[in-house]
Amino acid sequence: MSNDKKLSEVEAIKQNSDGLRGTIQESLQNEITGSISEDDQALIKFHGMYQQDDRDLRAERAEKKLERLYTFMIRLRLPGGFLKPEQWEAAHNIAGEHSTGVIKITTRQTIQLHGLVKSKIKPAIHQFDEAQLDSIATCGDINRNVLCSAHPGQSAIHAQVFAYADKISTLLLPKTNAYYEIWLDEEKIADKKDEDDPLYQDRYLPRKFKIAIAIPPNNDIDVFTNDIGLIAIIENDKLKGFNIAVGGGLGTTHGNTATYPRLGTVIGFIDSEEKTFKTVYEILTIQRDYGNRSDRKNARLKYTLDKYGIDWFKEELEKRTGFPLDVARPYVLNERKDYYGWQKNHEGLWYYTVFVENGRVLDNEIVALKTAFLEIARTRKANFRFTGNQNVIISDIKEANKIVIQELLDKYHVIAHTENASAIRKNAMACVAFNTCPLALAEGQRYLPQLISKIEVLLSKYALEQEEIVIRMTGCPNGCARPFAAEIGFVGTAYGRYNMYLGGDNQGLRLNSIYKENLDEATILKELDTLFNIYRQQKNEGESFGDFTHKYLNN
Ligand code: SRM
Ligand code: SF4
Repeated sequence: MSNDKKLSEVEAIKQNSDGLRGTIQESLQNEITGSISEDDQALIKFHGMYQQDDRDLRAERAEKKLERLYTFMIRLRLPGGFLKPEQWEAAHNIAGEHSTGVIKITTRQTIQLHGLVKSKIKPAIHQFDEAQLDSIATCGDINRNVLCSAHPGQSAIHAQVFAYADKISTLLLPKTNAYYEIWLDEEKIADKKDEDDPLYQDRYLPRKFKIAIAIPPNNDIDVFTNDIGLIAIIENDKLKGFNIAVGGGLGTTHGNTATYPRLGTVIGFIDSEEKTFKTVYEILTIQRDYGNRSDRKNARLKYTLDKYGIDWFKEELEKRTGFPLDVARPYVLNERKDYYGWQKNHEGLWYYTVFVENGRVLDNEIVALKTAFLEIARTRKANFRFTGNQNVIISDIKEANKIVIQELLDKYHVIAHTENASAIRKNAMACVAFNTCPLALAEGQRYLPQLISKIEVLLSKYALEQEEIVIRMTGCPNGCARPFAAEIGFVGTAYGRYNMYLGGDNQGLRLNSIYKENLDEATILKELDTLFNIYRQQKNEGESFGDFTHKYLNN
């Protein structure tokens, strides 16, 4: 099974953690430092938190011989990305009371709060718990937040498919009670047998694990970039089952050729709820038993799959589930975008998709997103849904209530903001990067908006403003805004420098490839100027930029 090379350090930390408890309690009580012990930093990830520090202040604090300004980021578990209005209000209040105040919608349909100092974590989790929200297993070597195509208006059976996200998330939760004991002061379980975890055992998975469910024709959640992608097969408005794709993942490391992005491979079809859960579960057990536990850079399911082969994998899966997979059914995924503005579903409910640039919910001089969302939540007349493109759908609004929501969206300039944003801006995503991400080599969400403004000028020079080109930027090659599945990907190499990737399609079905390395802004703009000019002159009718560059660069 797993190879017998020296295990990575994290393996011992997990195994010796007493069910993910470690010394987190002691670390929290230690008032001498704002940090927690290194082992506990690995363990709190499984509870949905990361220790970070303000990287803008590192040098200044080091000069003053001060400890780094340690804070924590907390990420909620929201399968399919859904919050009731009272839950949004709670998140808003918790953000204001304990964090930087900015609510960040992530590329995996959930929210993150940044900047919680150590003493604020427990109060925040208590308040989330009162709102029936938790952060269990949103990070760590375990199944993460399960995604599902976001827009209920896109299919009459959205609710039925959406329910799978919740059920799969619950099925794959760890059995340990540590979260409740540490953060919510529950009594320690006396009988450890209650915590036996047949799925995760004592070392959990070799690496993070991600699952997403797509409802064709929209691939808004980038189904093929997940360890498991489920593609809903719908015939005559009935859910027939799911095609299963395995082995997607985007994280790479500069200079390490053993790492690469990979899109999932469709291995078959399953037709019942029971079989779906069994299949998903057993894919995790295969990865648990065969994934690489020595080299964390090579530990995702994509590498296990490429090491052992698809045929072996299918055979092993069928052995474990006890039933064969059927032949994959036909499906069409031909878009990946959010449906901005008003949309109505088959039951007459209304949805307004708001453009939230890079998922940052805050008030600024142009738009008061945060205030608008709070006031909408207070009406209790709409739910909140998050998209895999970092946007918010104000959702499930009855006809009679639409006017109230419309007035609030107008009052705080949300509609104008959404309508006025250019096509290129609305299709762009950036990861967090500075100032909180410890792995960032370059800026992400703080820089992309400015770069887009300059790219908009180039597009209008060539009358290409209407082109829905997908640009994605990350501050490092881990791929958090899925840049390798973009038409234009920018991946940070050093401060102010990016590798440029071209030739991905705009449905998320083809990866891009590297075009130029280490570009600064001036060179990026020069390259794009040339490419847009050629595209304008040589593109075929309706040909997307990604398809054009793919063809152009491979000729
Ligand atoms: Fe990510 C690590 C932020 C989606 C691949 N990601 C991180 C950390 C936690 C840095 C760290 O390990 O200390 C970043 C925290 C930054 C911060 O300050 O908040 C971080 N990742 C994010 C988010 C918030 C980006 C965003 O702006 O929305 C996304 C949170 C998703 C969520 O709600 O769970 C986020 N990360 C992704 C995605 C996209 C996806 O899953 O659809 C990917 C690429 C897909 C994949 O997993 O292959 C991704 N993040 C990574 C990796 C590389 C994993 C790998 O296989 O090599 C790391 C680094 C690691 O795990 O060692 C990472
Ligand atoms: Fe941080 Fe890199 Fe992820 Fe951006 S892509 S959030 S820089 S880990």
